Amino acid sequence: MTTFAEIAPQLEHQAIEVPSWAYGNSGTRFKVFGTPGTPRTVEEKIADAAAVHRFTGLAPKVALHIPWDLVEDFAALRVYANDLGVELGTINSNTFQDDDYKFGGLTHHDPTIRQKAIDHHLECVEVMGATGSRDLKIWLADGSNYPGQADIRGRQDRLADSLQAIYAQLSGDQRLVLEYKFFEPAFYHTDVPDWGTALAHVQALGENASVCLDTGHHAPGTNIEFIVAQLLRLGKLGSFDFNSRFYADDDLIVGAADPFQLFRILFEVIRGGGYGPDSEVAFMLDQCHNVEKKIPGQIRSVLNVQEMTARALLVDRESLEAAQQEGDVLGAHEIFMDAFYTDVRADLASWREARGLPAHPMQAYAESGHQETIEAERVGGTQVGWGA
Ligand code: AOS
Ligand code: ZN
Ligand code: ZN
Repeated sequence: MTTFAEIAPQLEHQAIEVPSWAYGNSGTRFKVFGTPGTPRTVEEKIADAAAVHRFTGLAPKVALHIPWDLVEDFAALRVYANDLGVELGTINSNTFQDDDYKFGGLTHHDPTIRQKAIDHHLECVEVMGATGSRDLKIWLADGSNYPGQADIRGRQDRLADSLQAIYAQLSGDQRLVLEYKFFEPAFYHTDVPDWGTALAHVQALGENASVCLDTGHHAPGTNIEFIVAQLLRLGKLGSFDFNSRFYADDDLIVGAADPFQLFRILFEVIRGGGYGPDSEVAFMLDQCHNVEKKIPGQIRSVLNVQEMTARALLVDRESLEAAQQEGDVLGAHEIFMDAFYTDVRADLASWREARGLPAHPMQAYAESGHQETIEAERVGGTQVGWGA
Protein backbone atom coordinates (compact mmCIF):
# COMPACT_ATOMS: atom_id res chain seq x y z
CA MET A 1 0.00 0.00 0.00
CA THR A 2 1.43 3.37 -1.00
CA THR A 3 1.20 6.02 1.73
CA PHE A 4 0.41 9.73 1.49
CA ALA A 5 3.88 10.58 2.83
CA GLU A 6 5.41 8.66 -0.08
CA ILE A 7 3.47 10.52 -2.73
CA ALA A 8 3.54 13.97 -1.06
CA PRO A 9 6.70 15.21 -2.86
CA GLN A 10 5.02 14.61 -6.20
CA LEU A 11 2.18 16.96 -5.32
CA GLU A 12 4.61 19.88 -5.67
CA HIS A 13 4.42 19.48 -9.45
CA GLN A 14 0.73 20.27 -9.70
CA ALA A 15 0.00 23.36 -11.77
CA ILE A 16 -3.44 24.02 -13.18
CA GLU A 17 -4.12 26.75 -15.69
CA VAL A 18 -7.37 28.64 -15.12
CA PRO A 19 -9.36 30.22 -17.96
CA SER A 20 -9.95 33.98 -17.92
CA TRP A 21 -13.53 33.38 -19.11
CA ALA A 22 -14.42 31.45 -15.95
CA TYR A 23 -14.53 34.78 -14.09
CA GLY A 24 -16.92 36.46 -16.52
CA ASN A 25 -20.67 35.99 -16.57
CA SER A 26 -21.90 32.95 -18.44
CA GLY A 27 -25.05 30.93 -18.82
CA THR A 28 -27.01 29.00 -21.35
CA ARG A 29 -28.86 30.09 -24.46
CA PHE A 30 -31.81 30.71 -22.15
CA LYS A 31 -30.23 33.24 -19.80
CA VAL A 32 -26.92 34.68 -18.70
CA PHE A 33 -27.09 35.73 -15.04
CA GLY A 34 -25.07 38.62 -13.71
CA THR A 35 -23.13 38.01 -10.49
CA PRO A 36 -22.06 40.75 -8.07
CA GLY A 37 -18.30 41.32 -8.16
CA THR A 38 -17.86 40.05 -11.73
CA PRO A 39 -14.84 41.63 -13.46
CA ARG A 40 -15.32 44.55 -15.84
CA THR A 41 -11.85 44.34 -17.36
CA VAL A 42 -9.19 41.84 -18.36
CA GLU A 43 -7.12 43.04 -15.40
CA GLU A 44 -9.92 42.22 -12.98
CA LYS A 45 -10.20 38.72 -14.48
CA ILE A 46 -6.48 38.22 -13.93
CA ALA A 47 -6.79 39.52 -10.38
CA ASP A 48 -9.47 36.87 -9.74
CA ALA A 49 -7.24 34.16 -11.18
CA ALA A 50 -4.45 35.37 -8.91
CA ALA A 51 -6.80 35.07 -5.92
CA VAL A 52 -7.42 31.41 -6.80
CA HIS A 53 -3.66 30.85 -6.81
CA ARG A 54 -3.17 32.69 -3.50
CA PHE A 55 -5.70 30.48 -1.73
CA THR A 56 -4.58 27.18 -3.25
CA GLY A 57 -1.02 27.43 -4.60
CA LEU A 58 -2.31 25.36 -7.51
CA ALA A 59 -3.12 27.83 -10.28
CA PRO A 60 0.00 29.72 -11.38
CA LYS A 61 -1.24 30.51 -14.91
CA VAL A 62 -4.24 32.09 -16.54
CA ALA A 63 -5.30 31.26 -20.09
CA LEU A 64 -6.45 34.14 -22.29
CA HIS A 65 -8.97 34.32 -25.07
CA ILE A 66 -8.65 36.55 -28.11
CA PRO A 67 -10.57 38.78 -28.71
CA TRP A 68 -12.32 38.61 -25.32
CA ASP A 69 -9.06 39.53 -23.57
CA LEU A 70 -7.74 41.85 -26.23
CA VAL A 71 -5.72 44.74 -24.77
CA GLU A 72 -3.48 47.40 -26.32
CA ASP A 73 -0.35 46.34 -24.50
CA PHE A 74 0.10 42.63 -23.78
CA ALA A 75 3.62 43.14 -22.44
CA ALA A 76 2.16 45.44 -19.77
CA LEU A 77 -0.58 42.89 -19.04
CA ARG A 78 2.11 40.30 -18.51
CA VAL A 79 3.88 42.54 -15.97
CA TYR A 80 0.54 43.20 -14.27
CA ALA A 81 -0.10 39.43 -13.98
CA ASN A 82 3.43 38.70 -12.76
CA ASP A 83 3.10 41.37 -10.08
CA LEU A 84 0.03 39.54 -8.83
CA GLY A 85 1.97 36.27 -8.77
CA VAL A 86 0.62 34.57 -11.90
CA GLU A 87 1.74 34.08 -15.49
CA LEU A 88 -0.21 34.40 -18.70
CA GLY A 89 -0.77 30.99 -20.26
CA THR A 90 -2.42 29.48 -23.28
CA ILE A 91 -3.82 31.79 -25.94
CA ASN A 92 -7.23 30.66 -27.22
CA SER A 93 -8.35 31.80 -30.65
CA ASN A 94 -11.92 32.56 -31.65
CA THR A 95 -13.43 32.09 -35.09
CA PHE A 96 -16.95 31.50 -33.89
CA GLN A 97 -18.45 34.89 -33.17
CA ASP A 98 -18.14 36.78 -36.41
CA ASP A 99 -20.83 36.72 -39.11
CA ASP A 100 -18.17 35.92 -41.69
CA TYR A 101 -17.65 32.54 -40.04
CA LYS A 102 -21.23 31.35 -40.43
CA PHE A 103 -20.03 28.52 -42.69
CA GLY A 104 -16.64 28.05 -41.06
CA GLY A 105 -13.28 29.73 -40.70
CA LEU A 106 -10.13 27.69 -41.28
CA THR A 107 -12.20 25.31 -43.44
CA HIS A 108 -14.21 27.95 -45.34
CA HIS A 109 -14.78 27.50 -49.09
CA ASP A 110 -14.25 31.24 -49.67
CA PRO A 111 -10.49 31.97 -49.71
CA THR A 112 -11.01 35.51 -48.37
CA ILE A 113 -12.80 34.32 -45.25
CA ARG A 114 -10.39 31.45 -44.77
CA GLN A 115 -7.50 33.92 -44.95
CA LYS A 116 -9.23 36.14 -42.39
CA ALA A 117 -9.40 33.15 -40.02
CA ILE A 118 -5.73 32.34 -40.64
CA ASP A 119 -4.78 35.98 -40.01
CA HIS A 120 -6.66 35.94 -36.70
CA HIS A 121 -4.47 33.03 -35.62
CA LEU A 122 -1.34 34.84 -36.74
CA GLU A 123 -2.42 37.75 -34.56
CA CYS A 124 -2.75 35.26 -31.68
CA VAL A 125 0.81 34.07 -32.35
CA GLU A 126 1.98 37.67 -32.07
CA VAL A 127 0.17 38.01 -28.77
CA MET A 128 1.96 34.88 -27.55
CA GLY A 129 5.26 36.62 -28.21
CA ALA A 130 4.30 39.47 -25.90
CA THR A 131 2.64 37.36 -23.20
CA GLY A 132 5.35 34.69 -23.16
CA SER A 133 2.75 32.00 -23.78
CA ARG A 134 3.84 28.61 -25.02
CA ASP A 135 0.56 27.32 -26.44
CA LEU A 136 -1.90 28.43 -29.09
CA LYS A 137 -5.08 26.46 -28.56
CA ILE A 138 -7.39 26.11 -31.52
CA TRP A 139 -10.96 25.01 -31.14
CA LEU A 140 -13.12 25.27 -34.23
CA ALA A 141 -16.86 25.70 -34.39
CA ASP A 142 -16.65 24.63 -38.05
CA GLY A 143 -19.04 22.04 -39.37
CA SER A 144 -22.40 21.66 -41.07
CA ASN A 145 -25.99 20.98 -40.11
CA TYR A 146 -27.36 18.98 -43.04
CA PRO A 147 -26.09 16.14 -45.20
CA GLY A 148 -24.99 17.58 -48.51
CA GLN A 149 -24.62 21.10 -47.12
CA ALA A 150 -20.83 21.06 -47.28
CA ASP A 151 -17.96 19.23 -48.93
CA ILE A 152 -16.68 17.34 -45.91
CA ARG A 153 -13.57 16.12 -47.71
CA GLY A 154 -12.67 19.51 -49.21
CA ARG A 155 -12.97 21.09 -45.78
CA GLN A 156 -10.39 18.66 -44.37
CA ASP A 157 -7.96 19.61 -47.14
CA ARG A 158 -8.48 23.32 -46.49
CA LEU A 159 -8.12 22.82 -42.74
CA ALA A 160 -4.78 21.05 -43.23
CA ASP A 161 -3.58 23.91 -45.40
CA SER A 162 -4.75 26.60 -42.92
CA LEU A 163 -3.17 24.85 -39.94
CA GLN A 164 0.08 24.58 -41.87
CA ALA A 165 0.10 28.34 -42.50
CA ILE A 166 -0.42 29.01 -38.77
CA TYR A 167 2.08 26.39 -37.60
CA ALA A 168 4.74 27.88 -39.88
CA GLN A 169 4.63 31.11 -37.85
CA LEU A 170 5.38 29.48 -34.49
CA SER A 171 8.86 29.93 -33.12
CA GLY A 172 11.07 28.54 -30.36
CA ASP A 173 9.17 26.25 -28.06
CA GLN A 174 5.75 27.56 -29.07
CA ARG A 175 3.15 24.88 -29.72
CA LEU A 176 -0.15 24.49 -31.51
CA VAL A 177 -2.76 22.41 -29.69
CA LEU A 178 -5.82 21.32 -31.59
CA GLU A 179 -9.03 20.62 -29.68
CA TYR A 180 -11.70 18.24 -30.92
CA LYS A 181 -15.43 18.17 -30.22
CA PHE A 182 -17.97 15.77 -31.63
CA PHE A 183 -20.86 18.21 -32.06
CA GLU A 184 -22.05 21.75 -31.35
CA PRO A 185 -22.53 24.36 -32.65
CA ALA A 186 -22.70 22.28 -35.85
CA PHE A 187 -24.90 19.24 -35.44
CA TYR A 188 -24.51 17.05 -38.52
CA HIS A 189 -20.77 17.11 -38.91
CA THR A 190 -17.91 18.83 -37.10
CA ASP A 191 -14.59 19.37 -38.90
CA VAL A 192 -12.49 18.21 -35.94
CA PRO A 193 -14.91 15.81 -34.23
CA ASP A 194 -12.57 13.35 -32.55
CA TRP A 195 -9.07 12.61 -31.34
CA GLY A 196 -8.28 10.61 -34.48
CA THR A 197 -8.94 13.61 -36.72
CA ALA A 198 -7.06 15.95 -34.39
CA LEU A 199 -4.15 13.51 -34.28
CA ALA A 200 -4.04 13.19 -38.08
CA HIS A 201 -3.78 16.97 -38.41
CA VAL A 202 -1.19 17.54 -35.69
CA GLN A 203 0.91 14.65 -36.92
CA ALA A 204 1.00 16.21 -40.37
CA LEU A 205 2.15 19.50 -38.82
CA GLY A 206 5.08 18.22 -36.82
CA GLU A 207 6.68 17.97 -33.42
CA ASN A 208 5.30 21.18 -31.92
CA ALA A 209 1.68 20.33 -32.60
CA SER A 210 -0.43 18.17 -30.31
CA VAL A 211 -3.98 17.41 -29.24
CA CYS A 212 -6.09 19.16 -26.60
CA LEU A 213 -8.49 16.82 -24.84
CA ASP A 214 -11.57 18.57 -23.45
CA THR A 215 -13.20 16.07 -21.11
CA GLY A 216 -16.68 17.34 -22.00
CA HIS A 217 -16.31 16.75 -25.73
CA HIS A 218 -17.15 13.06 -25.95
CA ALA A 219 -20.22 10.95 -26.45
CA PRO A 220 -21.67 9.40 -23.28
CA GLY A 221 -19.85 6.20 -22.38
CA THR A 222 -16.60 7.10 -24.14
CA ASN A 223 -13.56 5.67 -22.39
CA ILE A 224 -11.63 8.93 -22.09
CA GLU A 225 -8.74 7.43 -20.14
CA PHE A 226 -8.05 5.13 -23.07
CA ILE A 227 -7.69 8.18 -25.33
CA VAL A 228 -5.35 9.71 -22.75
CA ALA A 229 -3.23 6.57 -22.68
CA GLN A 230 -3.05 6.40 -26.46
CA LEU A 231 -2.20 10.07 -27.02
CA LEU A 232 0.49 9.97 -24.34
CA ARG A 233 1.90 6.81 -25.85
CA LEU A 234 2.21 8.65 -29.16
CA GLY A 235 3.65 11.78 -27.53
CA LYS A 236 0.72 13.84 -28.76
CA LEU A 237 -1.26 14.81 -25.68
CA GLY A 238 -0.62 18.55 -25.44
CA SER A 239 -3.23 19.70 -22.98
CA PHE A 240 -6.45 19.11 -21.14
CA ASP A 241 -9.53 21.25 -20.94
CA PHE A 242 -10.94 19.86 -17.71
CA ASN A 243 -14.60 20.18 -16.83
CA SER A 244 -17.62 17.99 -16.00
CA ARG A 245 -20.46 16.94 -18.21
CA PHE A 246 -23.78 15.41 -17.29
CA TYR A 247 -25.35 15.65 -20.74
CA ALA A 248 -23.28 17.51 -23.35
CA ASP A 249 -20.58 20.19 -23.22
CA ASP A 250 -21.82 21.36 -19.83
CA ASP A 251 -18.53 23.01 -18.73
CA LEU A 252 -19.34 22.37 -15.07
CA ILE A 253 -16.84 22.00 -12.24
CA VAL A 254 -14.28 19.27 -12.95
CA GLY A 255 -14.76 16.21 -10.78
CA ALA A 256 -18.32 17.17 -9.88
CA ALA A 257 -20.19 14.86 -12.24
CA ASP A 258 -17.89 11.84 -12.13
CA PRO A 259 -14.96 11.92 -9.69
CA PHE A 260 -14.13 8.31 -10.55
CA GLN A 261 -13.69 9.19 -14.22
CA LEU A 262 -11.35 12.03 -13.23
CA PHE A 263 -9.39 9.56 -11.09
CA ARG A 264 -9.12 7.09 -13.99
CA ILE A 265 -7.96 9.85 -16.34
CA LEU A 266 -5.34 11.09 -13.89
CA PHE A 267 -4.11 7.56 -13.28
CA GLU A 268 -3.42 7.16 -17.01
CA VAL A 269 -1.79 10.61 -17.11
CA ILE A 270 0.60 9.56 -14.33
CA ARG A 271 1.11 6.07 -15.78
CA GLY A 272 1.93 7.56 -19.18
CA GLY A 273 4.42 10.16 -17.92
CA GLY A 274 2.06 13.12 -18.38
CA TYR A 275 2.49 14.36 -14.81
CA GLY A 276 5.65 15.63 -13.17
CA PRO A 277 8.50 18.07 -13.73
CA ASP A 278 9.35 16.69 -17.17
CA SER A 279 5.82 16.55 -18.49
CA GLU A 280 4.69 18.93 -21.21
CA VAL A 281 0.99 18.31 -20.73
CA ALA A 282 -0.87 21.49 -19.78
CA PHE A 283 -3.63 20.97 -17.22
CA MET A 284 -6.20 23.60 -18.05
CA LEU A 285 -9.74 24.15 -16.91
CA ASP A 286 -12.40 25.07 -19.45
CA GLN A 287 -15.34 25.90 -17.27
CA CYS A 288 -18.09 28.40 -16.71
CA HIS A 289 -19.79 29.27 -13.44
CA ASN A 290 -23.35 30.08 -14.35
CA VAL A 291 -25.10 30.06 -11.00
CA GLU A 292 -22.33 29.75 -8.41
CA LYS A 293 -19.76 32.36 -7.42
CA LYS A 294 -16.84 32.24 -9.78
CA ILE A 295 -13.69 32.47 -7.62
CA PRO A 296 -14.84 29.77 -5.17
CA GLY A 297 -16.02 27.78 -8.21
CA GLN A 298 -12.48 27.82 -9.52
CA ILE A 299 -10.99 27.09 -6.09
CA ARG A 300 -13.27 24.03 -5.80
CA SER A 301 -12.19 22.94 -9.29
CA VAL A 302 -8.44 23.02 -8.72
CA LEU A 303 -8.90 21.28 -5.36
CA ASN A 304 -10.89 18.52 -7.07
CA VAL A 305 -8.04 17.98 -9.53
CA GLN A 306 -5.53 17.94 -6.68
CA GLU A 307 -7.56 15.42 -4.67
CA MET A 308 -7.93 13.03 -7.57
CA THR A 309 -4.27 13.44 -8.50
CA ALA A 310 -3.29 12.48 -4.96
CA ARG A 311 -5.57 9.45 -5.07
CA ALA A 312 -4.25 8.41 -8.47
CA LEU A 313 -0.68 8.74 -7.18
CA LEU A 314 -1.65 6.42 -4.32
CA VAL A 315 -2.27 3.48 -6.64
CA ASP A 316 0.31 0.87 -5.70
CA ARG A 317 1.60 0.38 -9.21
CA GLU A 318 4.05 -2.37 -8.33
CA SER A 319 1.38 -4.54 -6.71
CA LEU A 320 -1.02 -3.65 -9.50
CA GLU A 321 1.39 -4.80 -12.15
CA ALA A 322 2.10 -8.01 -10.25
CA ALA A 323 -1.62 -8.74 -10.01
CA GLN A 324 -2.05 -7.97 -13.70
CA GLN A 325 0.81 -10.30 -14.60
CA GLU A 326 -0.74 -13.07 -12.54
CA GLY A 327 -4.07 -12.59 -14.24
CA ASP A 328 -5.57 -11.72 -10.86
CA VAL A 329 -8.55 -9.78 -12.15
CA LEU A 330 -10.23 -8.98 -8.86
CA GLY A 331 -6.97 -8.45 -7.00
CA ALA A 332 -5.85 -5.86 -9.56
CA HIS A 333 -9.24 -4.19 -9.49
CA GLU A 334 -9.16 -4.01 -5.69
CA ILE A 335 -5.72 -2.36 -5.67
CA PHE A 336 -7.01 0.24 -8.10
CA MET A 337 -10.21 0.88 -6.13
CA ASP A 338 -8.38 1.03 -2.77
CA ALA A 339 -6.59 4.14 -3.98
CA PHE A 340 -9.77 5.67 -5.37
CA TYR A 341 -11.62 5.17 -2.09
CA THR A 342 -8.84 6.71 0.02
CA ASP A 343 -9.96 10.01 1.52
CA VAL A 344 -6.95 12.33 1.16
CA ARG A 345 -8.61 15.53 2.37
CA ALA A 346 -7.10 15.63 5.87
CA ASP A 347 -3.62 14.78 4.56
CA LEU A 348 -3.89 17.48 1.91
CA ALA A 349 -4.98 20.01 4.53
CA SER A 350 -1.83 19.33 6.59
CA TRP A 351 0.29 19.35 3.44
CA ARG A 352 -1.05 22.81 2.55
CA GLU A 353 -0.54 24.13 6.06
CA ALA A 354 3.07 23.01 5.98
CA ARG A 355 3.51 25.17 2.89
CA GLY A 356 1.98 28.28 4.37
CA LEU A 357 -1.27 27.82 2.45
CA PRO A 358 -4.72 27.75 4.02
CA ALA A 359 -5.52 24.20 5.14
CA HIS A 360 -9.05 24.60 3.84
CA PRO A 361 -9.02 27.01 0.89
CA MET A 362 -12.80 27.10 0.39
CA GLN A 363 -13.39 28.04 4.00
CA ALA A 364 -10.45 30.45 4.02
CA TYR A 365 -11.84 32.23 0.98
CA ALA A 366 -15.32 32.47 2.51
CA GLU A 367 -13.86 33.90 5.73
CA SER A 368 -11.39 36.25 4.02
CA GLY A 369 -13.93 38.89 3.05
CA HIS A 370 -12.45 38.95 -0.46
CA GLN A 371 -15.79 38.25 -2.13
CA GLU A 372 -17.50 41.06 -0.21
CA THR A 373 -14.65 43.42 -1.12
CA ILE A 374 -14.85 42.81 -4.86
CA GLU A 375 -18.65 42.98 -4.76
CA ALA A 376 -18.44 46.39 -3.05
CA GLU A 377 -15.64 47.69 -5.26
CA ARG A 378 -16.80 46.53 -8.65
CA VAL A 379 -19.80 48.73 -9.19
CA GLY A 380 -20.44 50.57 -12.42
CA GLY A 381 -18.88 49.66 -15.72
CA THR A 382 -19.93 46.64 -17.72
CA GLN A 383 -19.38 43.16 -16.40
CA VAL A 384 -17.55 40.89 -18.79
CA GLY A 385 -19.21 37.75 -20.01
CA TRP A 386 -18.68 34.74 -22.22
CA GLY A 387 -18.60 36.28 -25.63
CA ALA A 388 -17.47 39.77 -24.64
C1 AOS B 1 -15.73 24.79 -26.97
O1 AOS B 1 -16.66 24.02 -26.81
C2 AOS B 1 -14.41 24.50 -26.44
O2 AOS B 1 -14.50 23.77 -25.27
C3 AOS B 1 -13.42 25.63 -26.23
O3 AOS B 1 -12.26 25.11 -25.68
C4 AOS B 1 -13.83 26.67 -25.25
O4 AOS B 1 -15.13 26.63 -24.85
C5 AOS B 1 -13.44 27.95 -25.80
O5 AOS B 1 -12.06 27.94 -26.09
C6 AOS B 1 -13.71 29.14 -25.00
O6 AOS B 1 -13.27 29.93 -25.95
ZN1 ZN C 1 -12.56 23.35 -24.41
ZN1 ZN D 1 -16.28 22.85 -24.94
